[in-house]
Amino acid sequence: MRGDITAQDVDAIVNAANSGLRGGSGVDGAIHKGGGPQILEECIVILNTQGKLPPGQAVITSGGNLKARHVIHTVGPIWRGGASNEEETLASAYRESLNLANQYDLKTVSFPSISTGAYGFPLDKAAPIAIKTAAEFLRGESSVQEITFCLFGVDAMDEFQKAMDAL
Ligand code: AR6
Repeated sequence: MRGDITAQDVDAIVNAANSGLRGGSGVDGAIHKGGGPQILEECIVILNTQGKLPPGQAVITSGGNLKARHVIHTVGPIWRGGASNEEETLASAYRESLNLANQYDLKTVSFPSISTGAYGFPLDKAAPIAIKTAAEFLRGESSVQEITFCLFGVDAMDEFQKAMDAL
């Protein structure tokens, strides 16, 4: 679907965060702005206990003032031309977010298009990875019943639709 992920009424929305977990621009900024200071406070506790979040990993906080009950924070890869394991790291960001949703017994999860804004991952390469990783996850046993991609732009909608059709 096309929309603003901060308005999603789901068990968890996923944040395209950075390793520092202190907020930023893009969807990260929108989530912290909409969710209020509680999310940042929880991120800082996580940071103080386990250090910076490596790309491809995920952590979870409450949703603060958002409709979503939780925010899963993951870090996608910065696009460096494609030879630095970017594709596997992007798949891992989706997979680890879904693994965490399963650990928390969550049923509905909504994702933005991770890494395709400030981190520069080309949409036509990122969309098939997102769709394929989600589909593979849904084929296995887990609490997750519905995965939504909540996309901001027309370009993202086109590429995700193409990836769905190809699947
Ligand atoms: N709802 C849904 N999608 C959105 C929203 C929104 N409210 N806002 C932006 N997008 P980006 P990245 C889309 O840059 O590439 C941050 O500063 C946007 O159009 O948010 O993973 C972090 O702190 C794009 O398609 O994330 C990191 O430093 C997609 O979300 C860095 O940017 C991702 O764009 C992460 O970069």
